[in-house]
Amino acid sequence: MKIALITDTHWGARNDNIAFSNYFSKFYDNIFFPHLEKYNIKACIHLGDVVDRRKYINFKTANDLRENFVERLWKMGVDTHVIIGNHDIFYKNTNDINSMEELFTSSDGQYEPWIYASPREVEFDGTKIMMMPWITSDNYSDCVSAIKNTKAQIMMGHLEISGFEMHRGQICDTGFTAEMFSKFDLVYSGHFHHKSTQGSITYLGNPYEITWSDYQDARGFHIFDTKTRELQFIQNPYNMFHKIYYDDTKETFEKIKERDYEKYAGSIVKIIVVQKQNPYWFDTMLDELYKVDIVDISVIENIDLEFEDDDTVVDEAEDTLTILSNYIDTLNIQKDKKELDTLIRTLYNEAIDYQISA
Ligand SMILES: [Mn+2]
Repeated sequence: MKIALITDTHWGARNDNIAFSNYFSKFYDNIFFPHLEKYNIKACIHLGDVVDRRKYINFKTANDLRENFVERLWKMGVDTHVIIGNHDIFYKNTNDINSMEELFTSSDGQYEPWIYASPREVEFDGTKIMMMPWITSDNYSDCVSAIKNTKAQIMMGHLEISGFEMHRGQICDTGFTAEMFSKFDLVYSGHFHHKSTQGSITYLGNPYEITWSDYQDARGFHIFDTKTRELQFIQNPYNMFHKIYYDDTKETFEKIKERDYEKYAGSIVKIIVVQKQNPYWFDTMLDELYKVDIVDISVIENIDLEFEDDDTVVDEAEDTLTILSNYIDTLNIQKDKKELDTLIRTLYNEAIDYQISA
């Protein structure tokens, strides 16, 4: 049997920002649900962090979550299971009060979809899977004994394991050791939004971009086959974050004017100025971008160093880019000096930008 695995959907992310909600919807409308329909997938496991905010929910977000996810799965006859993540719980030290049970439990105490706030073994077409929610001080001993006693070879959970990448290039140094889960043949987890694998443990990654750290980092969902134990990745082709490198020494006015700006509609764009010789061309590009309903545009240009008082210092001082350029100029290389200079300028501006936004 084939099971859709999705995790860290974070409904209501970025303060219930409507642009993000629209961007998320494109994934559900055009990628996730059509895939489930086309391949007749009748089971789904959500590996935690269904919603973004731990303490309360915005009703528009609650409506989105119900109409565009939970009810759609139910109407399609998809057997849905939800593992509680750290963003789904009210208190930090217990899963007892969680958004999923509060939102989806009916008056007779029945809840749909099935929600796992405590560890439980579930069988899918003969394959046992250990469902492991966020481990707190409250359920720690239950979780440890569930791991010890289960005969399941597969575990799915919302785990913080040290040594894995949280975002690309950022490794987690807290949490449990991978050793704690070593008895399982396969462990799939939510929590870190970056997709990565070490040994038997795979972080599946969330379905879409939520912050700049997700930029150019493949996102999507998976289909797990209980028979073959194969895991198939279905990538989300939509991006929220875009960078445009502006260098008008390599462009013509016509090329700038006629570029396809439509693809940036509804998204967030950062323009990194590599070289700007013609302010009119630059403004033309901005005008074209503003025509296509962009959520946010920021421009990253070389920021000049400022000195206080001492005029002599100002006279003699060179800004960082000039120092870099002059240095490159003195290098004993013939080829590609210009390219190297451009690359250094690009990196410098990006580093400045990272400093500002971090
Ligand atoms: Mn998360």
